Amino acid sequence: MTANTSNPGIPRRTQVVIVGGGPAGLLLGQLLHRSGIEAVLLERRSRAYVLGRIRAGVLESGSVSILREAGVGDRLDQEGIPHDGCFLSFANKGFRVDFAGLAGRSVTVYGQTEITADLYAARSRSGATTVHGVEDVTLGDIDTASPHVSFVTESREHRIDCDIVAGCDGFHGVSRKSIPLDSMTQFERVYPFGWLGVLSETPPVSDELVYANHERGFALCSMRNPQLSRYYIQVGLAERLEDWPDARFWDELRRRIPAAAAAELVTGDSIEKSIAPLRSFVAEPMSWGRLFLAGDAAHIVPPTGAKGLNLAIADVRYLHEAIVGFFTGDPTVLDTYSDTALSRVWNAVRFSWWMTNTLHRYPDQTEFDQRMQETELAYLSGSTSAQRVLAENYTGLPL
Ligand code: RFL
Ligand code: PHB
Repeated sequence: MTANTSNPGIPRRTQVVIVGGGPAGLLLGQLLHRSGIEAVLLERRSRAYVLGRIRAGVLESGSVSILREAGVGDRLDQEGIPHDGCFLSFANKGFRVDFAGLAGRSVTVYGQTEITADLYAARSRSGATTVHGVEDVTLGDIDTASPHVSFVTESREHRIDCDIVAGCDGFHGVSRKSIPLDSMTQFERVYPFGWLGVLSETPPVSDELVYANHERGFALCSMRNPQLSRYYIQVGLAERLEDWPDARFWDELRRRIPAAAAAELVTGDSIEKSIAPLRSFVAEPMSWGRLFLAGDAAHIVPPTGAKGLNLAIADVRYLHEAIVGFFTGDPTVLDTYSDTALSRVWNAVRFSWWMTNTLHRYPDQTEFDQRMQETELAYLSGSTSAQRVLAENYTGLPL
């Protein structure tokens, strides 16, 4: 690394600049560090802000293996809760899908917040450079072999030259927007509803997740640990948080979930409440010149299939291998990164879209659509083959 005399903490040159310090950027930084490749990570927000975001909760078994390989599996192994199945319900009647029996794999409940905390702790131990609070991030010459990234922090302008830029800055970041529109195809579906989520310090209604289709709309009972529950209900896009005091949320949730779960529901004050819109989005290809996108920067899935974080982890695993190839004399691996990642991405997009369509009420749902949904769920409840398809996709297709 060449030192920067105006700010000794920020180098003038490094091998990889990672834009974005969410799970994708942090995991890539950790894997690169373990491979002896220098990377500077630039994050728009403070570390406390990133760690305060409540997001994903379910890890595929392959994601757990990758986090272990990255050296951040200790707390995950101690505190993560293995789930061998989940419940689906329709009109308050539920059935269980046995992941372990049908797909031979399980998932692990361990919050994105905890993964991010583990990765930031590992990054601090590694001594790698992380710059928080960056503004005006601009990618330059990314279509050449000498890209660079400019940004402002603490009112000073900086420029870092590098070999590779990893765009891990989420859906609203600058990386994808730096690719000329005529060099990229974007696919998108915006759903006509969102999820209102509540985190509460109460025991979960069930040991396993409950996904509920109900005439009043979808509901999901999830958790972070035996004393911390995460619940979601489908809401219209015009809904505002201030119209959802806790009591109204609990009443609505209770009506939508199976009677047995409703009887176990322990309510309490919410410690976080937010509304998230639902979207499917893919940008193709996931690279341009020396810029490589990973995670939400390249694709978004509705949370119904619990795939977003898992896709980000899989992308990073492929990108890490490609970057190691590049620096060890095989520059061609980088060329296949986008195709390799996209084939997994499209499978998860399909599965998340299917889960969303099967479990939510659409504002314009016709009687015919309604019967199709009911028939799909009835078939699923009685068919081991159909349940195996769900189990295999939910627990994660092989990497
Ligand atoms: P992130 O987490 O958005 O991180 C991107 C980071 O980039 C920073 N940034 C910039 N930094 C520098 N310069 C710029 N110009 C920048 N612009 C942005 C941002 O501050 C941020 O820190 O993307 P990443 O790393 O790709 O990770 C993706 C995951 O966060 C996301 O896919 C999941 O949370 C999705 N998701 C779920 N995924 C699962 O696999 N399982 C789940 O159970 C699950 N549940 C969920 C979810 C997402 C949800 N919401 C809120 C959309 C549940 C919900 C409600
Ligand atoms: C969560 O616990 O936040 C969660 C779990 C499963 C999903 C989405 C979100 O499908």
